[in-house]
Amino acid sequence: MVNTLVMELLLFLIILSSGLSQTVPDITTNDINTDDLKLARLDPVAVGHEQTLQLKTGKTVTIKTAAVHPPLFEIENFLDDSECEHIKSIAEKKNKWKESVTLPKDSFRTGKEEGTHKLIDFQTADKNKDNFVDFLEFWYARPPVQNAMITIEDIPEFVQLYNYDVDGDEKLTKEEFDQIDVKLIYEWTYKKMELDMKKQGRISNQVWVTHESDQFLIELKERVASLTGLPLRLINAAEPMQVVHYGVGGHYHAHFDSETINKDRGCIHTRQIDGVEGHVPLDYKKYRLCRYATLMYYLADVDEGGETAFPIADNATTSEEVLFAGGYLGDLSNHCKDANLVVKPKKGKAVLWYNHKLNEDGWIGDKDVYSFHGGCDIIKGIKWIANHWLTVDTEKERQIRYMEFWEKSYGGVVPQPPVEQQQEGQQQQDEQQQEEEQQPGTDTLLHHEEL
Ligand SMILES: [Ca+2]
Ligand SMILES: [Ca+2]
Repeated sequence: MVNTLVMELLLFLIILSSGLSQTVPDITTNDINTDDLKLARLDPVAVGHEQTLQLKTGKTVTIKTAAVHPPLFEIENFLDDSECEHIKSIAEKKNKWKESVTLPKDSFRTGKEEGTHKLIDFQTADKNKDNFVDFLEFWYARPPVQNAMITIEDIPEFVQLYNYDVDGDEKLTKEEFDQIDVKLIYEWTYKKMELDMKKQGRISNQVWVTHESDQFLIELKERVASLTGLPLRLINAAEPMQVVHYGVGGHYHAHFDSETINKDRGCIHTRQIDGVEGHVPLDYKKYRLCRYATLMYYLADVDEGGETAFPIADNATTSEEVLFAGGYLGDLSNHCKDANLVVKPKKGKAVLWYNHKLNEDGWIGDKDVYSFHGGCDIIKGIKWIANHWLTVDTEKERQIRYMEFWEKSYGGVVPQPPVEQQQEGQQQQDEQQQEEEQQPGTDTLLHHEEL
């Protein structure tokens, strides 16, 4: 899943200057003073708490707290009907929909993916050192398969299919374990993905839309700045909007929109200040997603299903080992209703949550593990959403340099919509692997959502 994110990120990152003549509002091109730049954050107070806010843009909204961890808010009628339709029409006109998840290609099946991974050895797989590899230990020991949603609940089927558990005691001795052919894990997983769309990490279509390509989207940034309290200059320099639609059976298993701080990999959205252009293939080993907050808009009602689920929001247990063991909480096709928080789609409603904690110095901190979330299966109808990610570099100085760069490059000028781009297969794999390692809940889905 993660890899999907990465791919998407790549796509949107690409911003080229263009000749459009719309004006970006309220941009000051003076150098930004580090001390003046703060990251505001809405206070959730308590679940069910409501606060009414008169936005500077004139609209009055009611912000209802849906969770405290992560701080998560529902804002009904943040967009009106015509605004939802407008955003959908922009996406339709762009007509550059990209399918987020595709089944492994033949080259994957016969080629490098199988060669890349091996089953870890028995001693390592036997985590609790009882001389057996139980099904959960086997689930951890498996090599990850890109875009697959395989949970502990699937393991008995695999073991029985190939008769690896000879004595039927639901655990594997070293002798039983050593018979496992890693290629069969791939074959079985691919077959499951083909036969059952629920086993695919994500099934949706999306398109990237640059705010500066549309006067309403430019104005929307001011509304968002007023809602969040974040500086307009920061909102302006955030990534383009991603419009997504899902048909029946569409879903996006649980993942993170952002990533853990890792000094070896810089934030992808600020990469341009290093002279790395968006249209150059990106090295995901070098870059990560830095999305301080997610603002998601529902652009339509869904007849049935399509909820946004937060499996561990406000969970009392914080142990990642416990939360992600077996991966089933992230399987929203089968466990949507088990999520601690399920938000129902409603046209015009915005959902805001923070993917990162705030450091004592008031700057973006590490990833908030409670922000794990995804989209449940659409049962009936179509789901339309737009993701408005509010990106912030974990290094404040880089964020400021990027905002200055953005304003000098695009202030008063309008960047073109991002150029979509295909990643190289190997790069995707690497990214996916990284994401998988970071996100225990899903095989490959994680993150990236998009980049
Ligand atoms: Ca064991
Ligand atoms: Ca056995």
